[in-house]
Amino acid sequence: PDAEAQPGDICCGRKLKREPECHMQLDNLRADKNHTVLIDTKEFSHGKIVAYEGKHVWDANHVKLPQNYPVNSKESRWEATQRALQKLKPNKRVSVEDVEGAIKIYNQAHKHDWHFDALRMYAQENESGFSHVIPKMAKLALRLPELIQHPIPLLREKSNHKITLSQEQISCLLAHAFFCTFPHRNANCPGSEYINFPSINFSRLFAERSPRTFQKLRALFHYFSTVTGEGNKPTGLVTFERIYIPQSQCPEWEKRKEHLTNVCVYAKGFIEKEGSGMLQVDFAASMVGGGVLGRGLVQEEIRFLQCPELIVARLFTEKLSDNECLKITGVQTYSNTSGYSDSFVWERPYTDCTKRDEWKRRYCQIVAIDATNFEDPRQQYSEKSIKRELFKAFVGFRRDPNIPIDYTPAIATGNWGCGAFKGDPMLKALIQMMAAAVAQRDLAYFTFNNEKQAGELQRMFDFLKCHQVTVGNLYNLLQDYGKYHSLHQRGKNVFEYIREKIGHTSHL
Ligand code: AR6
Repeated sequence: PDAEAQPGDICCGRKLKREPECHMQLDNLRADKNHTVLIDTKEFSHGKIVAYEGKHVWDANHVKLPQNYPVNSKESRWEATQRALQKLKPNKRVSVEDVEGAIKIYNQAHKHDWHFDALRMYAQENESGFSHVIPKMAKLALRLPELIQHPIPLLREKSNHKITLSQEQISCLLAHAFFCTFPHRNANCPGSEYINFPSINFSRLFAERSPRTFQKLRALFHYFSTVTGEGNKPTGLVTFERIYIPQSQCPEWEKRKEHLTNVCVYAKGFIEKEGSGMLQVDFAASMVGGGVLGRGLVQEEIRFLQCPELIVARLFTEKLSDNECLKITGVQTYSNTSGYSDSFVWERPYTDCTKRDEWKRRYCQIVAIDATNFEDPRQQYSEKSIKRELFKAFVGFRRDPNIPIDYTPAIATGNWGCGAFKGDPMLKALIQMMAAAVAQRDLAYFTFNNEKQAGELQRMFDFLKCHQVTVGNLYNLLQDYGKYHSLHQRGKNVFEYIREKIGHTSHL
């Protein structure tokens, strides 16, 4: 996407900041106790990307890789995996049955319950492409011991840690996800080791034949064919950062004196395209990626299909708790897609020309924040719910304390939590404005083609600005509205209520 400012970016006399224009030069890439780097940083300083040499560990704090599976039989699990993947040779027509047969060699326990109907449907439609790319993916997967030589830490709950790895390393890990090699990641019952982690092996995606799965597989195969192809293999790095802010550092919302920062409302456009260069919000599930490897196909899943490198986050990111987020810097967009949910279609390849920073990461920053899924939408107006959503948004929006305001991009967001999770878009917009104000960042708000909402929101924002409403004032008004709403469920909406309470409605 074009990273230049869009015409509508000037708002209240200020331009919304985007990377790379607002970028602050980075220090040299190096590992420390809060940052694991899976490539050799010394070589990197000489312009080369090679795997860092380290010793693998098999424990509760690191990703369990198939190459390290403890040997407890004549043929080790890794030997069985190698034997299976080597069967997928380029010199013959590879069928779905070959892939299924290979996967079941090292997944004997699922011999009868894993099905490949969706993959079969895809292969029938794309016979030569399938047969061409599978051997290349197998070859890439077999390079795991060469490409990943350093243990990958799990980004556990309540920790602040980042992992930087190369796009090539990611492609190898995703090839393993495709071939379902990750050990201990198939059980999904209470007490299983990775119950608090998203799924990573692709087995579920292969099973259910549906138009949605077909389109997902088109996007994923396009990714694999790009990263295994000649000439345009991605050559940069990506960082995944888990951010945790203890509850004790939660802003005291009722006392905050900040005025709202700038908000530009766009009826047209998408966070991922028109919000390029900003901090782009992923309307996430607490298990990042949500239903990308299952049935889900809304904002988060679509983003993960356009930028499949995001999927690797599922390998190491434990379920997000209320005061945590995951920030991802540097992923590439591989596909152009259209539609949403049942109308989603993989359209064509996308050539990503986004520039790279000093760490060779594309100027693309995404933050995964999970809203509350309101089974009963009435609950969202309670103090507890409002506080939870405010803090979650704040954790996602908070500036890096080491980077001055002038070098911090604006936030690109929209109806976070208001689709699958049934939130009220008016309330969520106010919550995000308040969190952005305390984080001292401007907001670009995309209403996803909803002109009426865009008009209402812009008017509300202008009204609040004109009355110099502070975050604390707004918080107290929301508390009052919560009480009002519990008594008058069919009464005024939150914008009408606030307008009336502030009392100056005539000129708006
Ligand atoms: N740009 C701007 N706005 C968008 C875009 C986009 N690209 N896509 C959608 N919207 P939803 P949630 C608007 O339902 O409610 C997933 O399964 C559109 O108005 O994706 O937070 C996750 O994994 C849409 O109705 O987010 C979670 O499990 C609204 O954003 C769950 O859904 C909300 O999009 C999160 O659900």
